Order: sequence, then C-alpha cells, then structure tokens
Amino acid sequence: MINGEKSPAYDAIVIGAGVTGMYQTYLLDQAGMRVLGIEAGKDVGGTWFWNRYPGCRLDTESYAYGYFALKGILPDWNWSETFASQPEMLRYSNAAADKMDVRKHYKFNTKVVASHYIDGDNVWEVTLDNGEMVTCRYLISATGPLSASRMPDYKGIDSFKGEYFHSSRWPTEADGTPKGLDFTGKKVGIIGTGATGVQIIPIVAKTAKDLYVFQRTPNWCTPLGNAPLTAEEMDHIRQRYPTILEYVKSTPTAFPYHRDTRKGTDVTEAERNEFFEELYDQPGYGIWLSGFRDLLLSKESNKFLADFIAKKIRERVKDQKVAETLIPTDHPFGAKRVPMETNYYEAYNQDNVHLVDIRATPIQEVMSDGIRTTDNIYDLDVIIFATGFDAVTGALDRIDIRGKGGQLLKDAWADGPSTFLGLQARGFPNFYTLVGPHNGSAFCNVGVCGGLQAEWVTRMLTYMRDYGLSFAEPSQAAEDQWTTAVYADFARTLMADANAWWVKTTTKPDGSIVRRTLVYVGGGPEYRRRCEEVAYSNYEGFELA
Ligand code: NA7
Repeated sequence: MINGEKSPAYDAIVIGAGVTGMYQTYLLDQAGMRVLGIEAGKDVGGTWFWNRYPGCRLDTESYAYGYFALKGILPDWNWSETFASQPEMLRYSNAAADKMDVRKHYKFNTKVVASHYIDGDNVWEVTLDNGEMVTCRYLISATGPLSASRMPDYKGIDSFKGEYFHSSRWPTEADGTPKGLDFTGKKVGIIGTGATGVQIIPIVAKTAKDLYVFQRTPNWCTPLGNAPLTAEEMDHIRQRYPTILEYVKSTPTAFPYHRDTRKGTDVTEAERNEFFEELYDQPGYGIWLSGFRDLLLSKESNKFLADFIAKKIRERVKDQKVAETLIPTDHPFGAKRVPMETNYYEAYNQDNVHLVDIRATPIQEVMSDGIRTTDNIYDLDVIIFATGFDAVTGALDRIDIRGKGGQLLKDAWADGPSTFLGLQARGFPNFYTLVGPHNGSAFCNVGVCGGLQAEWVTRMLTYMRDYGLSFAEPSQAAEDQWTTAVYADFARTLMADANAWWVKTTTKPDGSIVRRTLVYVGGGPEYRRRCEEVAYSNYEGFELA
C-alpha cells in the first residue's frame, strides 16, 4: 500500500475484448476484483471482429488456437474446418463471451484516448472518447499486436471516386456481414501481399473483371491445406484436449509442430528434397516450424528451402516473368511471416489477374479513377489496402499513455520497447501489456499464449492483494537485463535481416536508421519458465509496495 493513495473506481481496467482481453476480464472478475473492460468495437472478438475480408481465416490449426475449448470453457465446441474461417472465429469468440458472461463488464463502442498515472494517488486515470474519465489501480492493455491499421499516405488518395478501404475495415451490411464480395464487372486494385493480401487475392480474382495486384515485396508463401473436419475427427480431437494443450505449450510458438533435430547439411540433396516435398504437402505451418533446426540460423540451410519453394512457384505460375517477380530476393525463408495460401499462385494464371511490380515502377499518386505508377495508369473501381498494421506497439502509441512524471510511453519507447518480461516498463507502474512487445505471446499462437499470460497476470494481482500490496514497477536492472537479452536473441537469428512487421524501423534526424525487434523470439517455454521463476521468487525484478 502506498502512502496517501486514493481508492480508484475499479481495481483493473482491461483495454480490448479480443480473445485475450475478455479472458483477462473474466479471470479478474472470478478472482473477486472490480473490473471494467473498454472496447472500441460494438462487440467482442478483437481481430475476428475487425477483419471481415473475404478469405480471412486462421492459419493456426483451429483446435490448437481455441484455448477456450482446450481449457474446458467451451468443451463441446465443434470446429468445422482444420483452419477456421473468420465467421466461425467470431462465433467462437461470441460463444466464449456468453459462457464467461463478460459483456456485462464492458463498455463497447468506446475508445481509450488517454491513460495517466497519478503519482501520489497511485491510480490510473483513463479518459474515454465519450469524455468520461474512470480510475483504476491496474491498467491492462489487450489491444492486439495487429489492430492499428496502417494506410499509406499516397498523394491524391482522397480524390478517388470509387470505394477504397483498409482490409481490416471491410465495408459491412448493418448486420455486420461483409458486403461487396461479388466484384463482377469491376476493376479492383489491391495493395499489399502480406498474409492478408495473399488470402484476399484468389477470392477477389474469382469475380473481378480485372484484378491488379500492386506488389512492393513478394513473400515466401506456402499451401494452407485446409479441409473440413468430420464429426469423428472432432471427437478424436476433443478426447485429446489435455494432450494437445500440453503439447502446444511445449513448442516454441505454441503451434502443434516441433523442429526436426537435423541440420540442413546433415542429409543428402535427395533426402532434403524428399523431406521438403513431405512438408510442402502437409497442412499448415510444418514447413516453417518443423523443418531443419538451423532454418533460421544458417544461411546455407535456409537457402536449401528457399530454392525449393522458388522452384514450386516457377512450377505453379505459368508466365515465368510473373513467377520471377513473385519470388522473394530480399529476405530468407521464414524471416518474415510466411503467408499461408490457397490457390494464390494459380490466381496469376488467370487472364483477369495482373501483377504490378511497384518496387520497379512505384505508385506516384491515386487519381479520381485509378492509380498512376511511374510507367502506367490503372483504371480502378475499388482499391483494397492490405497494407498491414503499426504492429505490436501501434495501438498503444495511439493512446496518450503517461507514466510517472507525465512521461509519454511513446517517447520512452521511441527507439524500441524497453520492458521487464514484456509485461511492464519502468516509469509506468501497475500497467501490464498483454501480448505486448518483448513478451512471449506476440510471436506465438496468440489464442493460447495470450490466455496463459492473462492467467499469470491474474496470479500476480491476486498475490498483491493477498499481501496488501498495490504497486508494482520493474527495477531498472531487471528491465535492462531483459531488454538486452531480447535484442541479443533476435540478433542471432536470420530474422534480423528482414523487414517483418515485428521489426520497428526508425529514421533518426541525422538520417541513420535504427531497427529494433518488437517481439521476443526465445520461445514460449523459456518465456514461461522465466515468468514462473519470477512468480516463485515473490516477483523478484518488480519493486513492490
Ligand atoms: P503485413 O504482413 O504487414 O503486409 C503488408 C503488406 O502491405 C506488405 O506486402 C507490404 O509491403 C505492403 N505495404 C505496406 N505499406 C505499403 C505501401 N505504402 N505501398 C505498398 N505496399 C505497402 O500485413 P498483413 O495484414 O498482410 O498481415 C499481418 C498479419 O495479420 C499477418 O502476419 C497475420 O498474422 C495476420 P512491404 O513488405 O512492406 O514492402
């Protein structure tokens, strides 16, 4: 207890009603705390609420992502496909919210615009976009690593007469169903070929009169291999829930894959290619996560797989000039998120699909009726921006978060985050960032890792209450040690060579460029081991009062 502290209206405020935020709200309520949730959307679901674009689906196996089913909150849940579609994910989120009865704690259609820590009072004052101000002791963000959508600032963008929108703000009917999925007779442009663009392109290609794909950087994409799940398969999965949960918790990213024990050079070329063929034909992320153990550490091993995938692209795309444009040359395989695709490469064999290399011929402006690049004008009726997100810290940057002495979080993290366990930053007491920077949940199967993190935070807050504590802030030494280790771990991998969404790039006034990882790549098991060590030692590394 801090001298002179005031009683806040709530013990905790949770920002966000995605799968992690609503679970955190539920757990704190169960623990007897007064909790308020704030959510910008009109209902729960987070990423599954916002992303309603055609083709949107999980690329984690549904049963491995669905923590509420694995945990017994939704024991009878039936997944209809190996990789569930967005509508199914939204139904799942809603069913979980019903079962946990969390909506009653939330203010929906409400955004947090500012959160200020008031030193003497030991409270957080949280200002909402309706002008209201609420106070809490513990502020917990569950704003999602990929929620702050990013639109390019092309010249003339507002003059475009057709429809244009970001992929995560797909136009919907009044009942929330996506509209305009039939592009018959329309000329459509899509900008961006990350995981989102790669899901949208083959679907829009089915109906559009012409689809122009404006590609800045190609990605290494591999087949998703989705299929319906039969009732028998689902029964078998359900019987194995405890085993599935324990297994995914034991793997680095909580996906149901473990790495092969061999290095790429341990086998002959023929054995390697046979192994790659097997992985390529498997559904899901096996090719990224269960290949040779040195895939992300050895350039030589990585090139074996990259060459194999390049060969697949050349086989699948008929026009070899187009195929070459689709083959990445700037980053190793798996050093950026590998988009999982369904007929993505085949879409380029359709006469109505045109690949525009905007690295070679950059976009100059958006005009009233299309896009002008350095060598052409493209007439368009619709422009879809699949241009990604200000990842991990973006949603927090958009809130005026001030800690001790009025320090702005955005300024404190200007050169990259500095945290202890990715959960708290010095100067911002009692502020927890779930699935935030440098913690073991953002570079992970969030469905599971976010849930595990909410459970850990609940334990810490319960411990504090039980011991009459109300203040937690990381020590400088603990924060420095954690942050240095996060950056060093990342630098040892080939991921350090790629501009993935989990890398923050800042240009300094002198023109120098600083690149910093936003994620922890030490693996979930090691992360949670460290968290347990901290909990066991009475939260050593935190200054408690
Ligand atoms: P990503 O993976 O960040 O991809 C964004 C794409 O948009 C990528 O191809 C970018 O090219 C492109 N982009 C971004 N800004 C521009 C501009 N200004 N001009 C042209 N092209 C641009 O986001 P996604 O939504 O696809 O996926 C995010 C995650 O969501 C994904 O990993 C899943 O976990 C779910 P670049 O590579 O920067 O040259």
